[in-house]
Amino acid sequence: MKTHAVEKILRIKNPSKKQFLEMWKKYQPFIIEDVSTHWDACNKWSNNYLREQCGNKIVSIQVRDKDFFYNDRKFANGEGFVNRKEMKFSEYIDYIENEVNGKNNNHDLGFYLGEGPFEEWFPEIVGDVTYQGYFNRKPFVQFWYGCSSKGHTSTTPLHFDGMHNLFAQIRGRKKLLLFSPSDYLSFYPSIEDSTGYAHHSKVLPHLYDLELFPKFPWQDKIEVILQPGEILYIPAFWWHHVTAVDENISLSFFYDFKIQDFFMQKKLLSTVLNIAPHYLYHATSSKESLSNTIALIKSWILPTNFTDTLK
Ligand SMILES: O=C(O)CCC(=O)C(=O)O
Repeated sequence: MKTHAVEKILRIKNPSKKQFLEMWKKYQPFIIEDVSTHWDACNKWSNNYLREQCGNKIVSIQVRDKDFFYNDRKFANGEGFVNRKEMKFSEYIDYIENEVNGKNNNHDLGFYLGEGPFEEWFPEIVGDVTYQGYFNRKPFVQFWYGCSSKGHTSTTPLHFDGMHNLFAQIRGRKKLLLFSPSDYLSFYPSIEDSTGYAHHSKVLPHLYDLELFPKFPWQDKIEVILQPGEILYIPAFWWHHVTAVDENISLSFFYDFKIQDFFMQKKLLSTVLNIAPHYLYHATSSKESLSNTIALIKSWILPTNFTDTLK
């Protein structure tokens, strides 16, 4: 059976802060056009420029079995789990170029530079990006650089983040499958493997398997092909699965959410209440889980470096 892929995504062009917050209140993903297009990053970040600016940096790469994202039974059991490998950024760029040009013969393993702490690894190019002031909070920024080739497609499996995410596509394209966080358990979260809130799903949503995951909302996905120069707002707790369409670079700007956001984004509260009972049971099961939970709740309440002006 085929599930339909629908572009139900809202779009807005270069919004003022007020227009942004009006959209944000709806607790729906939307695309911002005509903002990051003007960042130097979108014009300057060729492979040669990145090599010159930061090629000698040591980066940590995700390493996965080639079929890791294509066998849903194995994936659900956590087989072929992720390892990491350190290498020079310039070596990783060589790997990507060889992959894209069909020159890598070993396809048993796929590499992906994901979740890179941008400011820490690449301070030389931070100035190529304009941080948006929609939230008046300091974001934590992650760098993602991958490709799609005959042998390997960079993939981030289905998960949610407990933060607001402005996801900026700098180069190339990415495909995102987004799911509204209706009923937590229908996403088959891996509660038992988690030391914090279980935010990873056992489902590979690009492979349809009604037998294995009968409760999963297969029909409800929003499918987006994100183009260079577009920013996608991913609300906190919305599930998302991300794959490379071609060689591409993205940046995630993660903003903590605060207690007062519950009053602005009304659906956020019902989402958290839906997750909370399952989570609390797990959160008190070990010392580590408990301290992660306390840190999370503190981050909702305590002020960040910037004054919150969501009024
Ligand atoms: O780009 C990716 O591969 C994943 C991005 C992501 O999951 C995120 O920003 O939360």
